[in-house]
Amino acid sequence: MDGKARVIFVLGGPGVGKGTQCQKIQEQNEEFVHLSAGELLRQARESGSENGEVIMQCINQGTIVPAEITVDLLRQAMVAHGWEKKRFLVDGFPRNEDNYQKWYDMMEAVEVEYCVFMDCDVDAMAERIKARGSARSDDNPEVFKKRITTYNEQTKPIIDRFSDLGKLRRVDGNLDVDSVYEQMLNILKD
Ligand code: UP5
Ligand code: MG
Repeated sequence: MDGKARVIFVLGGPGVGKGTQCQKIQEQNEEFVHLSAGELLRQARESGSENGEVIMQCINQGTIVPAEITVDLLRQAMVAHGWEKKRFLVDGFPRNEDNYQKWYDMMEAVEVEYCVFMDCDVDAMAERIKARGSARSDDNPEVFKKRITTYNEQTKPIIDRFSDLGKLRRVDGNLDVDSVYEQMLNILKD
């Protein structure tokens, strides 16, 4: 880990389209690597991690996994991709104060460029989750409500923090996929 890794956080509510956009960016721009914190947690649980139980409980309650677990998984994924070679789109993290503090405590040699905030109406996000029809254990109306509460109470203040630091870039997540993508590319030019 000689050089600095460059990281862009991508935040927004459940179902806003974080994964869709980051995946598309990664596919069409080889400079970027997409890392979904939620996906890394789901994979860790499925592959028999010692933290599997706590991960499953948090996901099924719409609460946030202890930060050490998530930061460790993100670090491992970044090392596997080549620490300083790429720009990492870290999707769905940091979600709360614990995530934020532990990231900056544990991730030396990282430059956080800025945070992209995908802003969207809650009804649109609920519709998108419904339409996704996934097999995810948290994709049901009951857990969706809890995810929204966690997002409003714990993640919004982190988004506000990036804004106060002059490190927030907002996109209108209500628009169609291609229009959001266009806004994302405009931001990522910097
Ligand atoms: N879609 C996408 N964009 C669209 C658009 N512009 N117009 C119309 N439709 C659009 O998209 C959702 C659906 O909408 C798809 O069908 C897509 O085609 C369509 P997607 O890109 O999957 O949205 P995304 O924002 O990624 O939704 P996701 O459900 O993944 O968001 P969450 O933030 O809820 O889920 P995540 O996987 O990040 O986290 C799950 C849980 O893991 C959390 O609740 C928490 O318990 C835990 N977690 C942590 O504890 N810590 C972490 O750091 C991360 C996760
Ligand atoms: Mg996602």
